[in-house]
Amino acid sequence: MPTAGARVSLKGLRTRLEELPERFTSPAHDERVTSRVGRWLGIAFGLCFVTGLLSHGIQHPPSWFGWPAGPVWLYRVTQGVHVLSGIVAIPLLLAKLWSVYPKLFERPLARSALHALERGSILVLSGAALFELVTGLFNVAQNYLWGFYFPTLHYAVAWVAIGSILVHVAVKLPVIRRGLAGSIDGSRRRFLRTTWLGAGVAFVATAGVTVPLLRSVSVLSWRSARGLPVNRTAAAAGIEVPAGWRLEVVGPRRMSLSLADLAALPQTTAELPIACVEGWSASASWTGVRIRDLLDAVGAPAGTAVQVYSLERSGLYSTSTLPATHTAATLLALRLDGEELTPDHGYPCRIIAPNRPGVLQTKWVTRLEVVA
Ligand SMILES: Nc1nc2c(c(=O)[nH]1)N[C@H]1C(S)=C(S)[C@@H](COP(=O)(O)O)O[C@H]1N2
Ligand SMILES: [Mo]
Repeated sequence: MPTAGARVSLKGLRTRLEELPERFTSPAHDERVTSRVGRWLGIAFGLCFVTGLLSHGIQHPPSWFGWPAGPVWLYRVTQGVHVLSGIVAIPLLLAKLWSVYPKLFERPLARSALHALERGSILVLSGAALFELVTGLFNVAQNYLWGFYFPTLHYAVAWVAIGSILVHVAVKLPVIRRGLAGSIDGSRRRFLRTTWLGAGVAFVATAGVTVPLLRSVSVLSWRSARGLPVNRTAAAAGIEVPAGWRLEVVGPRRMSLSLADLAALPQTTAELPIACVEGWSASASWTGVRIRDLLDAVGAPAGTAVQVYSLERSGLYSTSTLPATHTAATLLALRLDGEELTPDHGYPCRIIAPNRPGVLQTKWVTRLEVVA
C-alpha cells in the first residue's frame, strides 16, 4: 500500500536525522573550534558592518552626518575593508556552521521556551548572515540576479545580522569563554589551519581589486587589470552628446559654458581614485575646473552644496549631490591621464571628488545647480 510505504520511509528518515549527531563525530564539532572560528568571524562581521554603515551614510547622508574630503584615499580603504572582510567571512561562516552543524539537527527541537528562542535566533542569524554574504558577493561580481534594489535590502538585513550576532554572543558567552580557554590538539588544529588557509585564499583572490600589489594574483581583479575600469559605458547609458552641448551652472546667477569655455578656465590636475562600492578601485590623474570656481562665478556663497545632473536621463546615477565640504577639492574633469575624456569615462565632463564612492562620481555632466 503506497500510504503505508510512505509512512515507513518518512519514519526511517526521521530516525536517520536523529542519529546524525552521533554518526558525524568529526573532532571539528567542538566548542573549542567553534569559539576560535567565531572570534574571527565576529571581527570580520564587525568590520564589514561598520564600513558598510559608513558607505551607506555617505550615499544617503542623514542631516547630522558629515564626511570629510580628505584624506582622498580613505573611502577607498574603508570600502576595500568592507568587501574584503565580507569575502573572508564566507569561508569562516562555512567552517563555523560545519563545526556546530550536528547541533542544528538536535532533537527535541525545543526543550523550553527559552531554548526555542535561542534556536530561533540562530536560524535568523544564519539566514541573515548568509543573505548578506551572498548578495554582497553577487554585487562584487556585478551580477544583479534579483529584482529588488540591492542596497536597501542589504542595509536592512545588516541590522538583523548584527543584532542577532550580539544576542548570540551574549547568550553563548560562557561557552565561548570555556571554548577559548580549552587547548587545541592535533586534528582540531588541522581543521583550524585549513579554515585560516581558506580565509587567506579568499582574501588574496579578491584583494587585487583594490590593492595594486596583489592585482596579478587575484582572480577577481579582472576589472582593474588594465587602467581605469568602466562601470557603465556611454552606450549602455544611452548617451549621445548633442552637437551644441553646453554646461549650465545655476546659482544666484546663471552661466552657460561650451567645452572650449571650460577648457579656457584655470585648470587643476589631481591624482584621485575612483572607488566603486563594488570593491574595485583605481587611481588616475584628472584635469579640469574646480567646482568652487564655477560656484564663485555664479555668485554662490561659501558653504553651498551642488546638485549634479547627467545627460543620462534615467537611472540611479543620473544625479548626485555634492556637499559643501567637497566643492573646493572636487573637479569637473575634462581630461584623464592627460587625454581628453573618452565617452565611457564621461565625455564631455564628469565629477571627480576626493574620498567619495564611485556611484557619486557622476559622468556626462550637463548641469550644476546650487542647492538652496
Ligand atoms: N551618469 C552616470 N555616472 C556614473 C555612473 C553611471 O551609471 N551613470 N556610474 C558610476 C559608478 S557606479 C562608478 S564606479 C563610476 C565609474 O567611473 P568610470 O567608469 O569612469 O571608471 O562612475 C559613476 N558615474
Ligand atoms: Mo560603482
